[in-house]
Amino acid sequence: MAKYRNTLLFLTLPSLLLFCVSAENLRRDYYADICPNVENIVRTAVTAKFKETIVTIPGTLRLFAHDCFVQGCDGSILIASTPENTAERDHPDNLSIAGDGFDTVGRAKEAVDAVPQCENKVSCADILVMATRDVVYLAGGPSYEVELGRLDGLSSTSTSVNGKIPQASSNLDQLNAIFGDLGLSQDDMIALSGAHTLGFSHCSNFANRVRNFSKYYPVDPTLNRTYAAQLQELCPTNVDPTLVAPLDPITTLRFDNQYFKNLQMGMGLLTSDQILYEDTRSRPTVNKWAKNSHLSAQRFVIAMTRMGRVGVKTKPGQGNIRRNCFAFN
Ligand code: HEM
Ligand SMILES: *[C@@H]1O[C@H](CO)[C@@H](O)[C@H](O)[C@H]1NC(C)=O
Ligand SMILES: *[C@@H]1O[C@H](CO)[C@@H](O)[C@H](O)[C@H]1NC(C)=O
Ligand SMILES: CC(=O)N[C@H]1CO[C@H](CO)[C@@H](O)[C@@H]1O
Repeated sequence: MAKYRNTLLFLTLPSLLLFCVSAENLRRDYYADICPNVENIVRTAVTAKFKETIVTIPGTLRLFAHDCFVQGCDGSILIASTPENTAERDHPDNLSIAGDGFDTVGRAKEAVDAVPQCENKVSCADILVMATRDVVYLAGGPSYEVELGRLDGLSSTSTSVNGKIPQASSNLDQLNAIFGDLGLSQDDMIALSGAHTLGFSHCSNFANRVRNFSKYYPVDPTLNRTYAAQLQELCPTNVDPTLVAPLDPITTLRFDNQYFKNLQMGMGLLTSDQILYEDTRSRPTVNKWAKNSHLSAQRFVIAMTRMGRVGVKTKPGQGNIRRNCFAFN
């Protein structure tokens, strides 16, 4: 128990720092006067969507990350391409983001705008952040407060995506470089990778690990053999673009720390997952969070909050409130 209390104490310091040092003009009560009920409105819309399809959960969470990776958390991932402009979401690295994530934001926006006081007062970027918080909770994850006050960005181009999205084949240095560019630490990156406790990956993202890995090791030697055999069955020889495997085969749609436990057993699906255990620079963190789900969840919230501040636009001229989340005003 004493040990547990120390843990809490230890967590308080970084959390305090985090919330005091917040420099981006984001605030938890940003909409208190503008649209006081916004969080309930969004939660209700997200919950309704979730009841239709569970893909709402991983789809929305991944959409949030992909928004923040490119040009900051400004809703730029939501913009649909036009004949004149190929938008972010149509870059090959949009990686088949589930359409249900987009739909979740669209529906929440509709619900918000149906309230006269709130109409065109809440940004799509903020709606995505709130919806993401709600799906994490719906998946059994932590409940947490979000910072708000982002404006929606004024540009979204496919070319801006180049090099910004971490790849399934990434090693630790490559992952750290991408997250470092966003001002995020290795521990932030590991905590955020814990999002892979939810959802699925297409076979093409890991097929190289389960078949013909190399001349000497037909299967990636860091992969658990039993698991590799299951993956070979799930993803037969010819990589079929419609087939997927769960990122966390034990508790696929539950937010927990099973992801970190899986890594200890050689059951990280992507190279970028398993490397967090294989590389001795990140292994101690994986072990710590595999042992303590309370700690890993707390650290996830800190990292999500930090990621939610990346490149945000808060000054007039930097952005606006989109009338339609999928098109510029
Ligand atoms: C650390 C670097 C990361 C890499 C290399 C990575 C890579 C990937 C890949 C390759 C997929 C499978 C895509 C597909 O085949 O459809 C995926 C899925 C997913 N990623 Fe990541 N990702 C990373 C970080 C993140 C972060 C920061 C989040 C959110 C905080 C996230 C949330 C998700 C979710 C929820 C899915 C499942 C999507 C679904 O089932 O629809 N990932 N990721
Ligand atoms: C893997 O290697 C085997 C023989 O070593 C070959 O028959 C098969 O076509 C290869 N599969 C792929 C997907 O390259
Ligand atoms: C491989 O995975 C199984 C569970 O599927 C686990 O019992 C076993 O310990 C794992 N092997 C290694 C080497 O971690
Ligand atoms: C969901 C989505 O927008 N997918 C697109 C990803 O990008 C490719 C082109 O690179 C499009 O064909 C997909 O429709």
